[in-house]
Amino acid sequence: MWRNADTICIFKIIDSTLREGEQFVGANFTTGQKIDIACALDEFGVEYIELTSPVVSPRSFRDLRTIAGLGLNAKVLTHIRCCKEDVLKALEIEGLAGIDIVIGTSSPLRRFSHGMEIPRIIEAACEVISLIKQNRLELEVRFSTEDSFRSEREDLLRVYREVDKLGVDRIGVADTVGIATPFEVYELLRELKGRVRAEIEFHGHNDTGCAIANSYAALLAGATCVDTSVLGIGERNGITPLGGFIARMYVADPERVRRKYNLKVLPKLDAMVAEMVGVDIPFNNYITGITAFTHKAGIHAKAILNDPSTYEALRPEDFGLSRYISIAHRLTGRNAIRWRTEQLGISLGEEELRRLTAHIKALADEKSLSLDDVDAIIRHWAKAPVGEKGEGVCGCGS
Ligand code: HCA
Ligand code: CU
Repeated sequence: MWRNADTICIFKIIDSTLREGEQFVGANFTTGQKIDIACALDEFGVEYIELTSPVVSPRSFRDLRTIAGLGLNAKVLTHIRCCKEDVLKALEIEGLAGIDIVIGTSSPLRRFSHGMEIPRIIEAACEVISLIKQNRLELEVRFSTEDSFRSEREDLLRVYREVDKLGVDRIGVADTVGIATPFEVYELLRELKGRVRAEIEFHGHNDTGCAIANSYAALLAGATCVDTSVLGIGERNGITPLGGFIARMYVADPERVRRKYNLKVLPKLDAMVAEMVGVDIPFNNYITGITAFTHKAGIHAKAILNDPSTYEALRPEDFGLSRYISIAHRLTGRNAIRWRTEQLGISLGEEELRRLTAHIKALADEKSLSLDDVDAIIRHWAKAPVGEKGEGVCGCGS
């Protein structure tokens, strides 16, 4: 039933760092920071940049106007509630490419958030979509059902059918509380795909670690747009991270992803946003985490030294990064030690290398070693007269 990854030919990134990301607890972007983020996302090549609603605050209104007026290649969107007041404010913004409308359709949100039943939601949707179409026909309109995966299927399809008839450009499916699995996303979107004319967008939260896989499943089912944010920042633990999504798509189709996006901008984006919101990039972050291209075990190091594609699905150089081979530990191997001796300009025979490696492994069993320690051992070993090489040689100052 799964479509081949080759069939994902069109996908667009709607980056929401400046909307969902602004809902991250540590985010309090200044105007200048928003401009920097928008420009870096544009340089990276995302297709859309979504910004916070203009009704949120006077600054939000001004910043939206500023960013929509920057003349970026990326299309600038704003994200609003399904009400007239928000639409009227958004319509005041020049340079805007589209408006993303959202309303909760699940029973918890209908009861405890806006209090509207499905027929009333449909009425409100018709009202706001018509208002946009009457005033600014050029604007793209997206209509999304918040908490889609806890909404009744029948309700969802009814709402989607009505907004589709009104000519929206995109229909948004949102896994607001991060509960969906890839299979569930695929199944719902597949059904939807057969019923609507509009493009389908997926927005997935990461509470249970499925956001990237769910976004990918959405594309396999026929969605064309995925919401991301830099480092995944957003409400709670956030949404599909831009870098992780890129890693997934790169593996599916490296050529297309390299062509489409300026991948070398990613480390700058992650570092910039991490600093702005006061967090470190996690060590295991996709692509930009400190260990993302670090190899350790002797078997891995040997193969990587022969051909990096053995243990790397992503090429660090495509992202302006480099790989690192960790050699100062008990799992190290002869090939890794040879590689290091050569880097130090030292040439040892195979038997010597074997003994030196065994010596380093035994020492690493006793205490933790740094690369400097291993370098000192190698240098000391190379200088020691033949008879004195062996277990007694430490060379690392202890
Ligand atoms: C929110 C909720 C939202 C909206 C997603 C969407 C969600 O407004 O904060 O517009 O598709 O996760 O449901 O982010
Ligand atoms: Cu969200």
